[in-house]
Amino acid sequence: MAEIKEIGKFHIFSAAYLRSAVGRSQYVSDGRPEIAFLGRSNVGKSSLINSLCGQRRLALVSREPGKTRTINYFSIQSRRQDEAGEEERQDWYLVDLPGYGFAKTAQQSRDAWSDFIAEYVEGSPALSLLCLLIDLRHPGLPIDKKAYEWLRGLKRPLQVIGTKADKLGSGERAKNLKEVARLFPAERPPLAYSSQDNRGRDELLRIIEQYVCG
Ligand SMILES: Nc1nc2c(ncn2[C@@H]2O[C@H](COP(=O)(O)OP(=O)(O)O)[C@@H](O)[C@H]2O)c(=O)[nH]1
Ligand SMILES: [Mg+2]
Repeated sequence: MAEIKEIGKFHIFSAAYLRSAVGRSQYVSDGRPEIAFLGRSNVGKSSLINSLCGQRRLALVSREPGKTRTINYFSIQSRRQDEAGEEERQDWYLVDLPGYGFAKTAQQSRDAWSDFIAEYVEGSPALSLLCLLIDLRHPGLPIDKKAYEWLRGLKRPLQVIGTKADKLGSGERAKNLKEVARLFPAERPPLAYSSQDNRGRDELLRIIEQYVCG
């Protein structure tokens, strides 16, 4: 029964690795919306992408090694039904950006990372939403705060996502989410996500829907 009710709801039905870009000439440029994900290495980016797309190994295809700066594009197809019952389909990209911390020293890392991300943001007019991932167990890390402050200056819609929510009990989860909301204010409140039990998945899909359905 539940499934029948859900049929018309916005959902991803196809997701495939497209390519990895190391520079501007390799960016996609067909105008389809891009939803980008970024955060510290190990924060749970690849896992979230797999969870969102309902595939186990999608984000492993690109084998993000941590030391290489690549922008990984996934081609996504989604659909939903409008009120008249007509099916609408959307083609868009999910973009896995390199985690901070890929260079040898902290200073070098931040500068190289921010240059690289700034180049992507400036060179990607169809970038619709940046999602910043924060480990919900550690809401106040200075490196996340620095990345956030820098990102706000880029003036793109930002969604903050607290990852690994399953690792916390409900009390601590609520408390830390509040702390994330206080430390990382954005257009909308942050959401708690777990790639293990898909908590937050429907909510994130509803947010993405607003950006990919013109
Ligand atoms: N329990 C739990 N573990 C997670 C979750 N997301 C990621 N992990 C684990 O955290 C580690 C790093 O995840 P990964 O997706 O590779 O992070 P990335 O470096 O940001 O792409 C892996 O061992 C994952 O299994 C989650 O929601 N819950
Ligand atoms: Mg990864």
